Amino acid sequence: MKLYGDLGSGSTRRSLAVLYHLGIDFELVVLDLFKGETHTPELLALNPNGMVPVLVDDDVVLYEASAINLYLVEKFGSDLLPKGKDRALTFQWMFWAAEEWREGPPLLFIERIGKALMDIPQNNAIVEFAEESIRKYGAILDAHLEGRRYVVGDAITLADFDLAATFTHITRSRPAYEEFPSVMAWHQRLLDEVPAWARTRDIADERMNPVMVSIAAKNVEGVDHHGL
Ligand SMILES: N[C@@H](CCC(=O)N[C@@H](CS)C(=O)NCC(=O)O)C(=O)O
Repeated sequence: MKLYGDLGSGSTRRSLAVLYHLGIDFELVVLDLFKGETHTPELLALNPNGMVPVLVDDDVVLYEASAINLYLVEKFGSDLLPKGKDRALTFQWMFWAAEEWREGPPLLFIERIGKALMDIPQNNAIVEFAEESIRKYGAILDAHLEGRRYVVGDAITLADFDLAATFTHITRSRPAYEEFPSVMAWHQRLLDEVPAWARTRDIADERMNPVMVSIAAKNVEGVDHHGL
């Protein structure tokens, strides 16, 4: 089994964390999306979107991190996908993560990191839209997490990984999650209690550090370097 991914990618992290958490034996194929390595003919043949992660398991070729994770828990068995009502709630939060929660954070990443790297000034209207989205959905997740240990029930599920992925660049793209104490406490719990989550955070930071150094070395007019 092979996982193609960029180690700084929050979506790659969602599947990498599940592979580590379940102790699955796999080969990691590391790509650099900033160098266009997700758009090579080989990658496009696996995923025409030119995106990672991609899982290849014999004749099974899968993209979309949530689909990969569902495949993994079905193949290897795991309570990351609980039964009954909690299963439905896990799906609910996974879809909510995709449709609502992850609306803003990728935009912030492109504006604050991607564009800085490409010497393009950020678009303040997009930043404002992304921040509004993050606050809107942050308030909803915060209210849900108040008094709860994890998103569904008392143990982690695939929904926690899907939602927590947006924390991958918290120090770099700076979403305003500190305004939401229950969200912050839940994410800290994940880091403290789920070794695969802390491990993949460290891996992403290590991959992104040189990228941030090269951005900080630039002095592009109109690009906000605060916090780099
Ligand atoms: N919906 C996809 C999103 C995957 C995605 O956005 N991957 C990004 C990195 S986080 C990527 O590969 N970008 C490369 C590109 O767009 O060229 C999933 O959940 O797996």
